[in-house]
Amino acid sequence: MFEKVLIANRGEIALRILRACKELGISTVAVHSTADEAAMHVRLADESVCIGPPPASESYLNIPAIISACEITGADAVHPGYGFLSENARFAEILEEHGIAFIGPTAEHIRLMGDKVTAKKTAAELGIPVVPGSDGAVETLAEARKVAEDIGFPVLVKASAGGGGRGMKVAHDASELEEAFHTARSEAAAAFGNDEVYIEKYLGHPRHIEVQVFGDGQGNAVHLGERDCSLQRRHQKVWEEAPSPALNAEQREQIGHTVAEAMRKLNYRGAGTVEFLYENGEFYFIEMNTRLQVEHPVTEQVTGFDLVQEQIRVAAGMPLSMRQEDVRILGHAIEVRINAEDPATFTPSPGKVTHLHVPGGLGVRVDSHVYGEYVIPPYYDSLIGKLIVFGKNRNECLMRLRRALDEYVIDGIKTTIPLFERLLREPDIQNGLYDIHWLENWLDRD
Ligand code: MV4
Repeated sequence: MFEKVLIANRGEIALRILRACKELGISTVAVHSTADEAAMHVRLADESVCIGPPPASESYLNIPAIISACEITGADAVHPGYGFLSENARFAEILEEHGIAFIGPTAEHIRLMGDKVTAKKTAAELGIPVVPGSDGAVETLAEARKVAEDIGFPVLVKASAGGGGRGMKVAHDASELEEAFHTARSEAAAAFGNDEVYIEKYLGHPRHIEVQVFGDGQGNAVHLGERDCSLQRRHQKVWEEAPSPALNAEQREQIGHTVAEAMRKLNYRGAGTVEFLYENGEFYFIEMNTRLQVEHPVTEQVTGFDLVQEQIRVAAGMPLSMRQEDVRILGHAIEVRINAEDPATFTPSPGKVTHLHVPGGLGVRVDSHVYGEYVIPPYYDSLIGKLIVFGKNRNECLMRLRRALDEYVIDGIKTTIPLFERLLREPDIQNGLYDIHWLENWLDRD
């Protein structure tokens, strides 16, 4: 097992990783920018190293500074958290070249899934159902026309290097294809320096359902059920839950089994999330994330496994600690993202938290780095905490979420808490009847 882990991240996820390390008896190194000198992850770590000025490009994304911090402190592994360097294959390779373990998949698996065309091709070969569309990249408008005629309109032109919704254009009919094709290409070139695009059938009202998987790179892989992350605004998840209100146990077992089998064939190591669109009872693969996700706690609450400890163990060469038959989905969990944002306009609201009271009690978990009098810096994302509630069933969760939100006090800044109080009054939310467009449509209503 590792003796010392460096956490190449900040905020709530840095705390989450610190906690896992401490419970495994591993020493911790925090890294921070000059804007994060007073941050909780720096206070809670055994050691800390300043790696640069506030902009992430010069600190949390600064590979030479992070390698230096490993060498100065003698860390034998790095946990990247999510965002920043977590899906940077080059970073994983450089660490390996320095004899430092990357707590995540191999560089090859990161690279494979980072290119959406290769990821989709791989998924299809491994028996995962994919969205009907072009067989790989589409080079010319003529080729795009042929694919679209074959699968039928509407179609979506997507960037190979994309993800998170960037470089995507819908063509509702043949007359819109030329513009969609060229716009997607030039946007992809500008955003990613890679103009490769592919084409898919456009699904009009799917849910976003993602399957949590784990492999040990020693031929073992399991699934830990799914999360429903359909409630999003501008590709930012707002509310996530497990299990999905749309699935029954048989559907869960079937898609989970398919994905776990695929991960065994890949000999995947570490945590992974296989993302699907789900419409009319069918699953369609869209992407795979080769990292720990923000919303991992809902899976932890319904399975009882510590996903971060599991990541560390398999990165250290240990086999998976569970077999598929050890995984049971018990009860229900909902996570809401507490952002330092205006709940109506979503404009960032950094600044000093003048007063803080955090909810607690049975079935309530708060993952947050914020403390009383903490000043939220303006340089990073606006996530200041995650409220996770769990209970015997979804209804108990909803009651508990209402109660916990009512207890939460965060003064001095604006937060998304009032948004969740409003959402809980909506019958569609109460009944779990929402797709990927529900939230934006609801926000547009008033
Ligand atoms: C789609 C789609 C409809 N049909 N693909 C958006 C981000 C990227 N991860 C994939 N995305 C979508 N791909 C096909 N063939 C609709 C979306 C989409 C979406 C997906 C998940 C969650 C929220 C979304 C919001 C808008 C569009």
